[in-house]
Amino acid sequence: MSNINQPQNLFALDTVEDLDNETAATCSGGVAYLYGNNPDVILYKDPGLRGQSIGANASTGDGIRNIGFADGRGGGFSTTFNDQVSSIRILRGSWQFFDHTNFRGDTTGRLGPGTYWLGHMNNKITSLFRVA
Ligand SMILES: [Ca+2]
Repeated sequence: MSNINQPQNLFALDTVEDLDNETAATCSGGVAYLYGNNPDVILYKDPGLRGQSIGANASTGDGIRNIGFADGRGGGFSTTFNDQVSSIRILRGSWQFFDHTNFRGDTTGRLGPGTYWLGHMNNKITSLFRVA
């Protein structure tokens, strides 16, 4: 363990793969992901927290770069949520939601825990960032 040249350190990678997403995020110090079973934020296709929904998690200073893809960054299968979100429930943290990928473009501004209808950002959200 103390010798960085020891190949045994690679075994730790197998251990991380066996953890659920939330635990893995905690261990690595920051991973953002969709479809977790205890989401920080839930995005809904329809107003009033209705319609199809997708959960997102991130630690502070991290976010989902592209909700149009299952890995949140442009990989995996395509989700049907890009530019389709109309309401949001924030359960933990303060978040900012953006029109474009990688936390760019028009934004909601900073939103804390609560429920929101999106107004000018209706059917525009592509990325989200946890600011606190
Ligand atoms: Ca967009």
